[in-house]
Amino acid sequence: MYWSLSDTSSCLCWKFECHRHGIRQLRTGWADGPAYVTQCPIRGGQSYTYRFTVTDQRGTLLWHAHYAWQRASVYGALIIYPRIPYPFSRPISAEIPIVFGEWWNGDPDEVEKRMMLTGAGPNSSDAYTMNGLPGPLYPCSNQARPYLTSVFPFNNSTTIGFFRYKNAKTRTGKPPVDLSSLKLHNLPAMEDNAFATKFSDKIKSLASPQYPCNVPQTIDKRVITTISLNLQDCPENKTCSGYKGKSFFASMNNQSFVRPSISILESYYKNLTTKSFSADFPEKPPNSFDYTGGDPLTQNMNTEFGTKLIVVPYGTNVEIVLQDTSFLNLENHPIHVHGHNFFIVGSGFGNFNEAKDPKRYNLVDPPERNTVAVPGGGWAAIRIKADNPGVWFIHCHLEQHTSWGLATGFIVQNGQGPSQSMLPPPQDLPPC
Ligand SMILES: [Cu+2]
Repeated sequence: MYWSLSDTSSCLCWKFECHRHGIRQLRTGWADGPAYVTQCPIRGGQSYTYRFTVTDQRGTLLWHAHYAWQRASVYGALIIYPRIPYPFSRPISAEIPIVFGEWWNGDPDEVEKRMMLTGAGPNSSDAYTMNGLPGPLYPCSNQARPYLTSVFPFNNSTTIGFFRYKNAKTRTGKPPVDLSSLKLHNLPAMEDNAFATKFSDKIKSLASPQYPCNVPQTIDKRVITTISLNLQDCPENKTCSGYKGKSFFASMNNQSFVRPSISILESYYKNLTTKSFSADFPEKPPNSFDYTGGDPLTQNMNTEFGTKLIVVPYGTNVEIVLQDTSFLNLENHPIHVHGHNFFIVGSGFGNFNEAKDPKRYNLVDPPERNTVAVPGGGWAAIRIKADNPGVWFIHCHLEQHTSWGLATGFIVQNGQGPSQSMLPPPQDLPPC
């Protein structure tokens, strides 16, 4: 991909990074892309070539910008075809990738900056898109309205697209589609959790000899972490525009992730004395309470800020239990892990029970993913074989939640010999 900046904007103030979402980047964390985690931004006038080999992977993935909110308009599909036959019984004669997006009429980086400055929620997007197009239901005034159960603004508008068949007979003289007559068939209502759960529970690995499911059967480490929205007390000399005059933040185990000013990977690899991170991410929630059933406001607590990561030796089988909380409101957080696929071995509503729930895990054919939609008001357990040395971001893929700090990272140390060790940084890695 060649990213070009117009003459007027090609100043050093322009920053950009690109991430291939789901590509494992084996030993090549330098090409992973998240800002200040694996590299510093590419600035106007600079160039950086992401070099990596795709090994033993296939699927429909995504590439997108990974600096500030540039992902809002810089993204696309990335499809890796299997070298072995498709596991479908019927032949595929056409493929049409559909990429969903959101559109702001203003600069999305400004939306983020304003949100962080005021402590309020971000402006809702002006439209949803399919393959970059908003569809015929726009333009109209911003249809966003407050979500009934939420303290956040929510874009409640609808985008639609049409399939047009090639070589189909067209009836002339007919008016274009009457939008008011459109019926959306069999679609679940918004917040129909039962429907969504039933659907996602059906997703399994093939677990066949050709497409095996290599889920770790035993674990070396279990990390249990809350994923929360927080209401932070407003500093005395400031005005905050979040709920009740406070500021919105988000956290994992009450730690709000702060992106440092130099890349964590660089600081780790070069063993810099001034480290941009620490290796002490809490492996259990700091306080245990009724995570999903309590009072969302009185139980809500101030979060702590830092750059705390999990560090594991090469080859560790890690289990991470992601526990939603009812702080502010229950949320379905899509948690994305860089550098590794993982298996979703269990999920449920309410609070994770360490004594009982692991007994019900699916260790036979759980889905293998790079992102898990943790049930709102519930939990999900994922298992990762940490076999890719480097520094890997873990974060909620809702852009504002990442900005608010719903993130951490994990470091996989080098193992034995070159095949289990990170490659050195490329010559053109952007300087910090
Ligand atoms: Cu989230």
